[in-house]
Amino acid sequence: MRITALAGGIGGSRFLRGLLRAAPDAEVTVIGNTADDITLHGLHVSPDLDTVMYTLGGGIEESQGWGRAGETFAVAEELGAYGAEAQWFTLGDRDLATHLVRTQMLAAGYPLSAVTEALCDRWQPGVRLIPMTDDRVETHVVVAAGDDDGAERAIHFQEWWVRLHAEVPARRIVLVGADQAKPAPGVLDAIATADVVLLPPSNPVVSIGPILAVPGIRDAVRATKAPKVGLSPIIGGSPVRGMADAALKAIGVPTTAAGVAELFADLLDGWLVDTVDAEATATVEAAGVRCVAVPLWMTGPDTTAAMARAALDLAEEVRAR
Ligand code: FO1
Repeated sequence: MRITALAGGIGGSRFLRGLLRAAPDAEVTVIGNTADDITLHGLHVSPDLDTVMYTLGGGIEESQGWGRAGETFAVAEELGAYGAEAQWFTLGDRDLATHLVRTQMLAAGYPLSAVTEALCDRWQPGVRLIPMTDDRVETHVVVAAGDDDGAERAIHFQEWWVRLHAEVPARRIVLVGADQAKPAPGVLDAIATADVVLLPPSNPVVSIGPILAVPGIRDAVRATKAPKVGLSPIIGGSPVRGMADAALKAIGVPTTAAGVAELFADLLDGWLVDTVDAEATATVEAAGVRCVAVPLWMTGPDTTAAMARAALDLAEEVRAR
């Protein structure tokens, strides 16, 4: 069975680990979000791609869901001593090796998709990981400029997310470069030839959203004959992880399981909500999307595998309709 998943960072990666447990014989292609990417100290960092690669490859720092296990920070400390840029974004010594290899290959002319393939050759994540695009797309967040004359300024998503903890209200979220971006090689084919397309419980605005914003991808997801099933990243009116509610507020979407389903209703056949949101199933079904309530807390490998199994079962149910 060929499964294609559109995934962001931490939530998506944890779900994918459960998916591989639930469907060990499936061929899984992950289309990864690259709009979180940031260049720091001259190095190209791809947080969501690295989180998928490290999580599925066994190198992730489990307690935080990003960066490497067993990390040391000698270089970060030295950079701090020099007062170098962006000390709010900590790059560990082991993690730096990934960014050095990626930057070196990009500088040699390899596209991000080829770089990602090369990095995954070491990590063997058990999925084919393709960036959504080889072109530069960056999520920027428009916030008040501080003085009260209504002026605004755009900051990189990572600055808003990591330095400001998404506490400064986002007036708008802008995907810089999205309109000119092209799907990376293999992306459209992975969607068109999939037996199942999954939207894991990633941040709908800054992880799934940017992938669908690359021209051609949303249409490909809508057009594929494969059933499309998503899992709500919102449980009981709050995000499972991260600060998805801050991002959802920025685009005027309620932080509810039904609210997120509405965002993707044009392309979804099925949507899983947590049992505490069972009352949302009627609303989601009214939008034409089959909706089932199952436990969605990823408390461990077994629960995550069970929810992945539920998503695949729902895919078969809607396929048969
Ligand atoms: N998140 C933080 O909250 N603080 C950090 O210092 C930080 C560094 C970092 C370095 C590499 C990387 O791949 C991810 C990192 N993240 C950090 C997480 C990052 O903001 C998230 O993984 C995604 O970009 C948001 O989903």
